[in-house]
Amino acid sequence: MAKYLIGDIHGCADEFAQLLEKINFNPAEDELYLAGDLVGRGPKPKEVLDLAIKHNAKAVLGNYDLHFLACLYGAREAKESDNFDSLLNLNPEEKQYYASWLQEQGFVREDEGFYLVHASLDPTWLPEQITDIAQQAKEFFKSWGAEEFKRFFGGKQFYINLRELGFASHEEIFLRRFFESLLVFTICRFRQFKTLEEESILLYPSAQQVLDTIGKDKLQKLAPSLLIEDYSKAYFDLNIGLKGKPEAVREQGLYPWFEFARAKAERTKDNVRQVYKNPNFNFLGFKKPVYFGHWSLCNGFPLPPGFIGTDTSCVFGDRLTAYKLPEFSVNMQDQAFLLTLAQPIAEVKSTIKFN
Ligand SMILES: [Mn+2]
Repeated sequence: MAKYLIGDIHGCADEFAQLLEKINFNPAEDELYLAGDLVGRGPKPKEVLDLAIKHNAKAVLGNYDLHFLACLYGAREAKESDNFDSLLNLNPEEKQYYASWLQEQGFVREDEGFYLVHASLDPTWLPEQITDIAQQAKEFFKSWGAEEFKRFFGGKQFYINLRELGFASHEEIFLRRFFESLLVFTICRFRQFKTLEEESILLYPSAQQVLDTIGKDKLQKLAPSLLIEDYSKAYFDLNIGLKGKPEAVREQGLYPWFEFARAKAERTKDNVRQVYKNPNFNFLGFKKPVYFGHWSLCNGFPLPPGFIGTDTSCVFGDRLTAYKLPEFSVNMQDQAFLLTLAQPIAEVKSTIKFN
């Protein structure tokens, strides 16, 4: 009995099959986890899903999986480079079969020894919040059909939906929280230090204007944001635009999401008061190693111990990678052991060629 994780497969079914062979995967005894973005760009998305289902895989959803579902439900137009045709040309029953399987997967997998998420987790959330928010998002998303996909994904990016959702009704607050969590789970790479006066993707059109319009008392009662606890204080926003290497851009207040210890130390140098006693800077860290995909440029970069980036750019011609997951709770102070968790157990060279 062993637990294995494979990083972003992106339609690379041949490499996926070879990697399963290489780790001697036995579905009767072993468990297979997938870090999301199963489909998109690569040549054989249908075969990837068939292999995942056949091996009883437990996946988390990535931004490409969401984009694919939106195309499947007719809410978005697929691009040629998405390579979704083999799935989108199926008959309606077959399409529903794959859609239902994907929608059952959810956004976070949690085990005694680890978390698995496609893009990121929020370092200000308590362990119970991670569990609750992930569970709520999964349950809500599972029930979505064409109508919901068209309403919320139709030709739009998540952050545009977020801007359009107000604070008026209970339903809108719920949706806003849902979209915020989707941004964290499937897209976020950087978090950005902001002051109240600056433009934000989380608040439309700016934090100060929302504060002026709605009023602090009401705003705090509504608790509209998962990510900002106190609107009167500086906070860490998400930056979903930057796709570069996982380096801090300190002068812009930008830090990779897993670099909260460094971010806190650096911001403290500027202004102790901005950091301490500020709920928006309440970085709790994680009690288990976090395995994630999505950010292939993390590959080769030394990450803080306990953060394991599993996307090794198979679809861009590099390789597909498997890790053995810890099966028991891990001592997060044991840095030497945490670093061993980041070592791949097997790799398969990509056969994808670019012109
Ligand atoms: Mn991704």
